[in-house]
Amino acid sequence: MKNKVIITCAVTGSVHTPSMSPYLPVTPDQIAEQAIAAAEAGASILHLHARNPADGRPTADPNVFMQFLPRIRQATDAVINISTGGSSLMTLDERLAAALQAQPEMCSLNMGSMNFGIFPLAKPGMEWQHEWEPQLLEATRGTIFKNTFADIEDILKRLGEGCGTRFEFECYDVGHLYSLKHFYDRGLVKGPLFIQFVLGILGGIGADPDNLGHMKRIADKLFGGDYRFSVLAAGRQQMPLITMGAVMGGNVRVGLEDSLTLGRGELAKSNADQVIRIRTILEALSLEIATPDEARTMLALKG
Ligand code: KMH
Ligand code: ZN
Repeated sequence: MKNKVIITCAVTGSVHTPSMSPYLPVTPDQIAEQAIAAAEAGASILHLHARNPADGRPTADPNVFMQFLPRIRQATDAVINISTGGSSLMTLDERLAAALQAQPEMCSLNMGSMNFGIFPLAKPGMEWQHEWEPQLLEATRGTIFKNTFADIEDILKRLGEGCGTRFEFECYDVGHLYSLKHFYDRGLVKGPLFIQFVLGILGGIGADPDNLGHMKRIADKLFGGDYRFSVLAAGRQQMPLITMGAVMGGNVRVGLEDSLTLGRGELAKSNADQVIRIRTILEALSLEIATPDEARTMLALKG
């Protein structure tokens, strides 16, 4: 099969808050509607978090996930990818509860523990709709976004071996690639790996072309041909760096989890807006977009 580009859309995440954009989906209806529209626009993987329907605060409650997952599954054939990272304020058991219940084809898996700075998103003079928003941002100054080696092994066993789920391995820095290699060498993860190069999170590697090239060089050295990569970049570096990733032979992740804009200063009005933007760029470069079933084949998912 010709090398096609998989578009993942990360629909809401747990980084941005409702005051930052009126277009951030927070209720189950909004998450379902935006996820379905993103799939219709060309996203073959939907990376999903949940939010408290009352106030938009990130939640790991499986009952909330179950208010939008069946709807998305019924309306699209996109690959469902549930976050196991949740937010740095959730315990590991909380973070895994929804995925263990839904047993999706794919889950994210953060390849290490790190500082994860979202507090710079609190701009001076910002007007907040909810008290919890600046509080959550501030709380990330003193918490660790945690996945110890034991946590990673636990996730691989409970979701990977237990449910047949495969992973989007989130690598926020070069060291995470070496951690992934450790699990690969032990036979706990199997190719073709799907590695997400995460660029531009405060606490991880910066979002610039050199760093992307370096992540790819190290991944080539460690995994040879037994992996596929995708690129996500936080904030306004999103479109330029994911485009570069696709030109380098990789896949792309968009979505309001990673950036609220379509570029400098222009809010994206939906997740589908970002899918359409990257799709237009890729097609103009004569790159073809993978369907969900093509993504399943490329990544050896259970289907
Ligand atoms: N927030 C992203 C940078 C997860 O949900 O497990 C990474 C992410 C992690 O999507
Ligand atoms: Zn996520």
